[in-house]
Amino acid sequence: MTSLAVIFMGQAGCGKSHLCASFGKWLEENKKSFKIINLDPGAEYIPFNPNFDIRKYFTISEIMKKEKLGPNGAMIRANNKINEISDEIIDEIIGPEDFILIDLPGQLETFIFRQSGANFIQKLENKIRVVGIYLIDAEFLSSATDFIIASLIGTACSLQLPIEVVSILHKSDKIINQEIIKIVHNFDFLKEKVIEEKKGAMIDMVLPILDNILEPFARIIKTSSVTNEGMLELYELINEIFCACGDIS
Ligand SMILES: Nc1nc2c(ncn2[C@@H]2O[C@H](COP(=O)(O)OP(=O)(O)OP(=O)(O)O)[C@@H](O)[C@H]2O)c(=O)[nH]1
Ligand SMILES: [Mg+2]
Repeated sequence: MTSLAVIFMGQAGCGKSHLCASFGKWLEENKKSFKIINLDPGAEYIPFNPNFDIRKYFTISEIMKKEKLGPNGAMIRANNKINEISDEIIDEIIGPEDFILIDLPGQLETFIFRQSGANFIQKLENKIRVVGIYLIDAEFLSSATDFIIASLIGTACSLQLPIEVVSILHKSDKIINQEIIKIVHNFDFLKEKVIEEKKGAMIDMVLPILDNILEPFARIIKTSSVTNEGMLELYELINEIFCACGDIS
C-alpha cells in the first residue's frame, strides 16, 4: 500500500490535534503504520509525539519577537516560511508508512485560505495521495444556522484546495441535544429549522445554498477522541475517498 496523507483542518479548538492522536492510536491498534506531523508552529502542547515538528524550524512566539509581529501576523509569516521550505518539509514527512497524519493550525484564514497553504498541499499532492478532513465542532452546534455556517467553511476549504475535503462531526460525545443530530442528518428538518431561525430575505438566500451545497453532507460521520466513536468509520471514509479517486493498492 502506498502512503496516504490525511490533513486535519478546521476552526480553532475543534479538536484536530486530539483527533490526530486518537486516530493514530486506533491505527496502531489495528496494525497500520503511520507518522504524525505537527505543522502548527503556534502549538504549546500537542497530545501526540510528532515524527516531524515544524517547531524545530520556528515557533510563533520566536517570530513575534524577532519580527515584531502580532500573533496573526506571525502566523501568516510562519505559513509563508512553511511554503518557502516546503520541499525540505515534504521530503522529511513522506515515508513508507501507510498513513501520514498532518495536524494544522486552527487559523484557517492564515494558511488554507491563502495561496501558501494551497501551494504546500499541491506540492505534497504531487508526491503522495492526500485527503483533507474538515472537523465541525459538535460542542458549538446549537442551531441549524451554526451547522450551516460550519459546513460552508468546510465547503470553502474544498473550493480552495486541490484535494478532496470531507467534513466530519467531531466531539460527538458533547452532543446532548438530539435535535442537533436530526439537523445534521435530516436535510428536510435542517431546512425547516433554518426557516424557523431566519426570516425574510435571508431565507431566500439560504435555501438555494442548502440545496446546492449542503445536501451532500447527509452522510456525515461522527467522531470523538473521548469515547473513540467513529474511528473505524473515519478509516473507511478515508479509504473510500482514495478508492473513488483511483487505486488503494
Ligand atoms: N469532549 C471532547 N473534547 C475534545 C475532543 N477532541 C478534542 N477535545 C478537546 O477540545 C479542546 C481542543 O482540542 P485540540 O485537539 O487542541 O483542538 P485543535 O483543533 O487542535 O485546536 P487548535 O490547534 O488550537 O486550533 C481540548 O480541550 C480537547 O481536550 C472530543 O472528541 N471530545
Ligand atoms: Mg491543534
